[in-house]
Amino acid sequence: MDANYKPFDPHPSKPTYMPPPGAVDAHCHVFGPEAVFPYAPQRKYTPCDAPKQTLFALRDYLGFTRNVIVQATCHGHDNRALVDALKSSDGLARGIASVGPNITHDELAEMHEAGVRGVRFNFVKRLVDATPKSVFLGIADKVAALGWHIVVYFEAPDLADLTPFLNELPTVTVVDHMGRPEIANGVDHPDFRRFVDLMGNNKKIWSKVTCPERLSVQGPPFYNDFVPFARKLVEVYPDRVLWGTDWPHPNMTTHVPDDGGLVNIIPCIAPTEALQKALLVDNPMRLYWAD
Ligand code: 0GY
Repeated sequence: MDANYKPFDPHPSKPTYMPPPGAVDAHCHVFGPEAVFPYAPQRKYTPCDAPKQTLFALRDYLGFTRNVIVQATCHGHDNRALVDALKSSDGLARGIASVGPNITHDELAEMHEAGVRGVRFNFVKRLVDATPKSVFLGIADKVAALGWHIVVYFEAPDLADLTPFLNELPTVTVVDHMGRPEIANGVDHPDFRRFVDLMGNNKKIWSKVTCPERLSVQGPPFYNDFVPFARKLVEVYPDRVLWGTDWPHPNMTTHVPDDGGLVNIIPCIAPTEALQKALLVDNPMRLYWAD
C-alpha cells in the first residue's frame, strides 16, 4: 500500500435509511488480495487490499442485495480479481472489466459467463496513460456484439472534447460520478449544464450519481453541496441513473467516508420511493441482470 494511502473505514455506521428490497450498489471495487491477485505493474497507486468477502459483508450490512464491481486501474487489464469475485457471488454481482485492443471474442465470452456486462474507458490522467480513441472504438465494437455497455470516467473540463466520441459509441454509455463536476461552481454552471444537455440529446447516455466524498467541497457527514447535482439528474432522467458506494474509495486524500453515512444521502438525492426504486433497483436490474 502507498505510504499516504487511506484505507477504507473498517467499521462504518449502520445507515438509518433502508434501501428497497433488491437494491444494487452499482459502483464498487475489489482490490487483491495482492498475494493472490497482484496489482498491475503500470498502476499509478497501490491500494489497501479490499477483498470480495469484505465487499459482500458490507453489501449485507448496508442493506443491499447486489453489487456491480468495476475494474479499477490498479489492476490494469488483469481482470482475475474481478472475475473471481463475480464467480463467488452466487449471481449477486455483475462486473465491468478493463481490456486491451487484442481481447478476443472467446475471452469476452468467458467473462460474460462469469457476469461481466461492460468495459470501462478511463480518461482521468492521474489514473492511466492515455489510450487513443480509435483503440477504444475498436473495443466498443467488439463488446457491442455481446450486448454489453461502456462505462466512461472523465473530468468535467474534458467533456467538450469528448462529446463527439461519446456520441459515436454504439452502446449504452454510463458516465462515472456525473462526469466529475466542479461542485463549487454550482449546479447552474455551463459545464454541468453541458452534461445535463448531453444526456438530454443522447438517450443512450446514463450517469452514476455517485461520489459525494470526492466531489463535495463541504464534505461529510451530509455533503450538502453535492445533493443538488445528483438530485437534478435523478429527477430529470429517473430511468438512466445508478447509485453506488464507490467502496473502498481509492485515492481519497481529504477523509475516509463512512459508508453508512453515504447511504443516508440517498433520500436527499432521490426524494420519493418511486425515484429510489428506479435508482437502486429497476435501472441497475435492467442494465446488468437482463440476461
Ligand atoms: C473510482 C475513482 C477513482 C479510481 C478509479 O479505477 C480507478 O483506479 O476509478 C479515483 O481515483 O478517482 O471510481 O474508484
